[in-house]
Order: sequence, then structure tokens, then C-alpha cells
Amino acid sequence: MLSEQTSPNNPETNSRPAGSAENDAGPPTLNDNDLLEMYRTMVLSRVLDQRIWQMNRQGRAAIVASAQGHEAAQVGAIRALDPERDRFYIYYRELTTMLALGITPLELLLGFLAKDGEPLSGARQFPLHGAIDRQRCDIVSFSNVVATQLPQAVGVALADKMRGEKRVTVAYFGDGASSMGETHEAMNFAAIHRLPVIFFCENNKYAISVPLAQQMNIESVATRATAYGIPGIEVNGFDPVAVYEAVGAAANRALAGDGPTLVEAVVERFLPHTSDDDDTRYRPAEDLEGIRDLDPIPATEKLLRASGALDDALDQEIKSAAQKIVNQATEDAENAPFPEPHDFYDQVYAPGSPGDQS
Ligand SMILES: Cc1ncc(C[n+]2csc(CCOP(=O)(O)OP(=O)(O)O)c2C)c(N)n1
Repeated sequence: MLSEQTSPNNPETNSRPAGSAENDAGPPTLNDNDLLEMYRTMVLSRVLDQRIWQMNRQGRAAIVASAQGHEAAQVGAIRALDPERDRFYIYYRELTTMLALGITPLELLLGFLAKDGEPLSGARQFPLHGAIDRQRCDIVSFSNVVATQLPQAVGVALADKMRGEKRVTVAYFGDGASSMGETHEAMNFAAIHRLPVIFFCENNKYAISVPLAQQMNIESVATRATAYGIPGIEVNGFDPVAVYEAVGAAANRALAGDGPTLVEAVVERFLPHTSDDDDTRYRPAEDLEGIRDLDPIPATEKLLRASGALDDALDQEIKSAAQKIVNQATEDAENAPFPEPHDFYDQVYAPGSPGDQS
């Protein structure tokens, strides 16, 4: 099923190449059941995100960078990848990505409440930071210093190429991060060595309070790809199918040895930068009203209803199941203990290494 939506930056097409792709074979076509599953994840992500935001306002949860508005882009990208094979160098706004990779709402909430059992850092880091190892899937987020994850992703992709391992590494980042020096170095190096990397930019048009026009003299982040001689694809990030197709083609290129691709998913940030930010100081209220009309969750619901894959009863079931899962996870996370002081270094030093104090 193909979406009727068009790109906010480019009303002509859903995706637009800025460079040339030698191997632009797309991924398998999605059917209604695939889209229904993606819709479930998007609904769950929205309910969980709203809960975390609410708990922050009640003083119960730490800082949160909301993924509201980014759900379709994140779920579409993961659908085109293989959680067991690929590597995910995420940034702080990846709640839907984490759910789509199989991290549970409880595990995510444990991080926001700094409770024991959180899988990325043992709840010793900023929420969604740390790493999960290969036994589950390779998720890495060492810090929120903007753009540092790009050279890290490129380094690990180089290692995979040298070892002859067939994996795709995805580096996630925002439009603001695309203006950083690390981004230039990472894309340049990955292009020269034809590394199996997807640079996945979620362009929500703001870097905290700085709008796009004040961080770059171009309209589309994807056009940066031309400078490195790699394909750059701008895609409507409110359309999960369009994102799936763009990322699937990029993954095929990477696995075929044709090198990196820059995929720019154009999205909107529905909430302030983080729960510590007040966007009323820099963002006009009308701007927010307009973008809410493009919300990808009702849009996907509409598509599924139009194709007959979703009716009132099923939609109700999906929405109440999400609410139930999040309610249970909230209760379990609140009842979970805080970590013990003695295992503070467990996530820092490898067992048996000089710093190991276990
Ligand atoms: C090197 C560096 N400079 C500044 C910051 C403060 N900072 C945190 S997030 C952010 C904006 C990033 O915007 P963008 O990359 O567009 O991602 P978004 O948060 O909009 O998803 C900034 C400037 C930082 N973390 N690291």
C-alpha cells in the first residue's frame, strides 16, 4: 500500500534523490498486516510518550525528549532493517525506535524513573543512553553530545567491513546535528570507504530554539549528500511506508557493498525540545496547530480504514491494549527498586578489567 501523503518540503514527490544510487532496489512491498503492526507500535509509542511526559510534570520522571511527531519515521525505518543483524547508533529522541526494536515499555520506563533493571546503563545514565549488546540487538547511545554517534557508527561499520560481516549500521541524528563537524567527517569517511552505513536524519526543523533557516543555508538536509558523492533521499517522515521504502533501498545498497546513503525523514516536533524547554518563547502557536493536522497516527489510521484493514472494533482494541500495557508498565516501574550502590561500576568496566570493583 502506498501512501497518499506528500513531502512537507517537496510537494511534488514522496522521496527525492540528491545523488545517484548505483543500486536502488527497494525492499519487499508491505501488506496491510505489516502496516497494521507498525500502527500498533506507533500508538503504543504515543501513549507511552504521553505517560512519561505526564510523569515528568508530576515530578516522577526525569527529563524526556519526546518522540511525538517522529513515530512514523522511526517505525518505518526499523521495519526495513533487521534488529538481529544491524547496529543502531540512536540519539535521545528514539522512543519509537526502541519499541520497534523490542525494548519493552517497562524497560523504557525503568530508565525514565532511574530504577534497577533498565537495560541500557542500569539506570545510571540519561534516559535512553548506554548500550544493549548483540545478544538482543546492538543499540548504542554513549552520550548526547550532538553528532558524536556518527563517527562511532562509521568506525564500527569499518570494522564490520574489514571482518567481512554483512551488517548495516544506522546513525540517527537531527537536523541540528547535521551542521556539526563530526557529521561531515563521518559522511566523508564512510563515502570514501563505501561503508555499510545509513545516515538517518530526523529533520524536525528545530535544534532546540534554532529554526532550520538559522542553522543551514539549504532547505533539505539530503542535499548535503551530494558533497560526499553519496545518494541523499528526502522522504516524508509522516509516511511510514515511504520511510520504509527509502531505508530499505539504503540497506540494500549498504549490503551490496555500494556504500552509505543519507536518508532525511522530514518530521515535526510536536512538543518542546525536552521537558525542560519552553517552546512558547520561540515557536508561534499557529505553527503547532498546523502541524498537528498532519499527525502521522490518525493519517495511518485513515489509510488502514480506507483499505478495510481496520474498523472501529480493531482500532479500539489497539488503543485500549496500548493503554493497558502502559498502565501496567507504569505500576511495575514505580514498584521496582532503585539500583544498589555496589553495582555502580558494573556498566562502566568489563568484568575482570583493572577498574572492575565487583
Ligand atoms: C556538541 C553539543 N552542542 C550543544 C548541545 C546542546 N544540545 C542538545 S540537543 C541540541 C539540539 C539538537 O537538535 P537536532 O540535532 O535538530 O535534534 P532534535 O533535538 O531537534 O531532534 C543541542 C544544541 C549538545 N548536546 N552537544
